[in-house]
Amino acid sequence: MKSFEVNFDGLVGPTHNYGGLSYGNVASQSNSQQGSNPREAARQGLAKMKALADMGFQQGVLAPQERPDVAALRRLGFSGSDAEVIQRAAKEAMPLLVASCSASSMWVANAATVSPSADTADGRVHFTAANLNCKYHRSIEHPTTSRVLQAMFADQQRFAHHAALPAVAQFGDEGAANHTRFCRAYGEPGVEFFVFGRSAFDTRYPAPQKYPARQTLEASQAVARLHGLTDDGVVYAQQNPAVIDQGVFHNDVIAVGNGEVLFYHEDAFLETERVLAELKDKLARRGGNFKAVCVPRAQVSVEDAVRSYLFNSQLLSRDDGSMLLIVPEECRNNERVWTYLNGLTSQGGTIAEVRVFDLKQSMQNGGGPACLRLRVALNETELAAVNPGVIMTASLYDTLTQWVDRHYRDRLSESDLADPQLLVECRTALDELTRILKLGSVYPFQLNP
Ligand code: SUG
Repeated sequence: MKSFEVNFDGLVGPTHNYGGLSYGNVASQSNSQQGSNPREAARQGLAKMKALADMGFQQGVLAPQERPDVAALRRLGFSGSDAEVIQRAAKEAMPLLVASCSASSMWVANAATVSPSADTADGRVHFTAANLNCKYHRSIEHPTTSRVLQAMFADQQRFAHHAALPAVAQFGDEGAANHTRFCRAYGEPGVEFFVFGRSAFDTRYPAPQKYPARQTLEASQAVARLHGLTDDGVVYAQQNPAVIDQGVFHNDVIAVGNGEVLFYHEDAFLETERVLAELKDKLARRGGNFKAVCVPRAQVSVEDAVRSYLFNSQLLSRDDGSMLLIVPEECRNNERVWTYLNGLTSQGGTIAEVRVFDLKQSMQNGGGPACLRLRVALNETELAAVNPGVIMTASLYDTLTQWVDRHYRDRLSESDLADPQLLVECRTALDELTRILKLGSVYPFQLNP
């Protein structure tokens, strides 16, 4: 049976703005308070989805969330009509309103961790929504994320959904951004690679000094247990705490893998040799030939990697066995990174081609090509069981582009977030979107009108 990696990209929501909400994420902090352009952001994301679908890759779309999250503001004590809740929050606690307006659900690499059916004990595809509990504005995503994922992958014979882990820092879970799967073919058993930033219960593991380590070992282990993975199909590695302190807030800012290939920075992990040997050994026992492509710090520094988002790229397998790397425009603008990439593709190695995309609106908040997509490996029958409304086609692209143009503003600044009309616009747009994507009722305003 045929099997595929399907990329589901997060559609940017109508409230995309630069709130400076993510301490430890250099781009989010340095672009704080700049004016944003939600329409352009959504169009840039859609252009990437369309281009990948046109190249023959399986592509889907994941819906954004209702923002401002009025229900979240009510839980924090703001009351009255929806408009009053927004206005009171704007007056008394602007940072909370900004957090409740974030369009951060676009970075769907953080939506969930996904294990394909070939790896799990019960032969279903397993999803665990990420609790994202390191940042308040992200911790409010998972209930809607779970409903959207269930509307997309509804068939309980084939898909299993787990609620987010307990919402405490000890189980901090950032989803697929810290999870990579290696395999010979997508439909065959693979090796799932979990990268954590710290241990919550075992003090022997070092921790970063400056910025938070968002993912704990205990969270990764819990996800592996929930998904029914076996020890011989799992490898754990600790992220180098020194790179977290340089702005590598997720592993997908310093490494990317697919198929049999890991593309990583020399400074990405602790105990790199042990980790690579374990990956090689476990993949070999599943018939695969693990290949590690190391980017030396002498050619690309961690700082250049963080600025350019070289590793927040999509490594895609083509039918001829070669690989394509989808990188953000910022890689071309960085001389050292661009020189490295030109050298890489001219060697005739596995990574044969690099394609550049303009994702500046998302990049300015620390979200590159890889952040914007959730990978789900599916076989033919599983793919056929996915809600067809969310699969990207030329006609869905046209419909969504027109929908964006009709509903999204082309400028948004902090003062606009206090405008209750923005909530009305967002709900009107999302109500229409659920019909376009055939999701049913997934948003709080649809469930508790
Ligand atoms: O969680 N930025 C996101 C970026 C997530 C990137 N995802 C991956 N690397 N997979 C975050 O830090 C910034 C929002 C703001 O400041 O307005 C933000 O949430």
